Amino acid sequence: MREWGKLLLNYKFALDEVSTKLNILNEELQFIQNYNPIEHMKTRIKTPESIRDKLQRKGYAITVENAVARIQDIAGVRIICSFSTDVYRICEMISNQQDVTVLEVKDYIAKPKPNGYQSLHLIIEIPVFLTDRIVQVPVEIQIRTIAMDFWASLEHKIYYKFDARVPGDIGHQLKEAADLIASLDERMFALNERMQEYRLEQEV
Ligand code: 0O2
Repeated sequence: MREWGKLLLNYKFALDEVSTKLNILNEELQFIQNYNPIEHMKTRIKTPESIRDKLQRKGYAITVENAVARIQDIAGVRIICSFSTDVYRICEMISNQQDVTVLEVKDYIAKPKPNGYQSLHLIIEIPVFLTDRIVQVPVEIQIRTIAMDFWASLEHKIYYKFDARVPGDIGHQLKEAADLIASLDERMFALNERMQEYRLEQEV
């Protein structure tokens, strides 16, 4: 048990570092451009139960070594942005930081999952400076818009972790809801673009 506790502490430190980085980016952008791309963010550390479930789901033995080697989203940050352009902007800013190594990018916005899930996932690694050594800790960063998050959060409750087979029409309806939400997202984006243009015209 102590072994799991010690393991999770490193992930907590990594999350503290990533949160600080994101707060700095957001505050600086607010200062320079008077624009705040991050609506809100949330960090979480997977519970030992959830780590064990995921190891089991993937067919690995439940050991601390396997958790470290096989599960890259023990530490997770979810960043919610206003528009999809902000999602990619934040992604680029994080990726460009010198001490950040991007291990993997999954772009479920360019290519949504078949169920309709949209989000940009990054697995990054950052150094955590402990008393006697430096450890590289992976963190999963999920970046998505408010609209994408609305769907994903509810789908997570309704369906995502439901192991048994469920009626096909529920899946179908969730996909339809995802498509509707995606089109609303685009509409709000277009309205914002038009408003920006209008503002610029007024300034000249
Ligand atoms: P939880 O409870 O949210 O933490 P990999 O980690 O790469 O070996 P995985 O887990 O399929 O394989 O990677 P992926 O696709 O990047 O998914 C990682 C996380 O994204 C999931 O973590 C979910 O949080 C979220 N996610 C992925 N697909 C969906 C989806 O269809 N619906 C919703 N609502 N969320 C999704 P966990 O550990 O599976 O779950």
